[in-house]
Amino acid sequence: MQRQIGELVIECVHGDITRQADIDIIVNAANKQLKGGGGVDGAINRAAGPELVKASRALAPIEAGQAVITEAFELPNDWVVHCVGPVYSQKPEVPKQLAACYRNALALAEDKQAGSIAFPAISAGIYGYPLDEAGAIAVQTVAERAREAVSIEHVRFVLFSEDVLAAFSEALSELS
Ligand code: AR6
Repeated sequence: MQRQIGELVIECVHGDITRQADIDIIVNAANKQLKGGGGVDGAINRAAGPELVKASRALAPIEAGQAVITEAFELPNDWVVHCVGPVYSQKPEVPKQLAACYRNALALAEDKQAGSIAFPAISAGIYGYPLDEAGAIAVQTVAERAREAVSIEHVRFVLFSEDVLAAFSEALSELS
């Protein structure tokens, strides 16, 4: 599933975010201590090698919604942005924190003059965000930011399972 919004291509693909060699920056769904973990965080740290967690821990702690950037070490990308998504709950700040992850990651990517960035489904695994809500927030936030984007021309959502791919693809197709 792919859409062009202004100058920006947004796509949803099924796959592994550690294998996106054509993308400048990949985004990690980390924890506040930036100390490594399971899910996509574990996969990214395994693929990047032990230097990544040393570099990210040096920038910890961060709060839900915030993002920091490090080198990508053994990954085939230039940089890794580490975001902490919110743990899902009904608290009103939770959707704002999830949107802030995407906005802050894009701002860091723009600072690096990157052309492309890949996101996983932040908070949609261990942190329990419902897939349809996580997909809608992700896609809408990226599309809003696209209207201001300068260097970024390509945003890829890399979704690890069919149900997450379906939810994000539907959100992308519904974008007006
Ligand atoms: N590529 C792309 N997506 C992946 C990959 C991969 N290689 N592996 C898993 N996913 P999660 P969260 C998907 O739990 O909910 C960690 O322990 C996964 O199927 O990784 O933000 C951190 O350290 C799901 O759709 O992140 C934190 O403690 C999505 O990535 C906590 O988990 C996000 O799931 C963060 O939880």
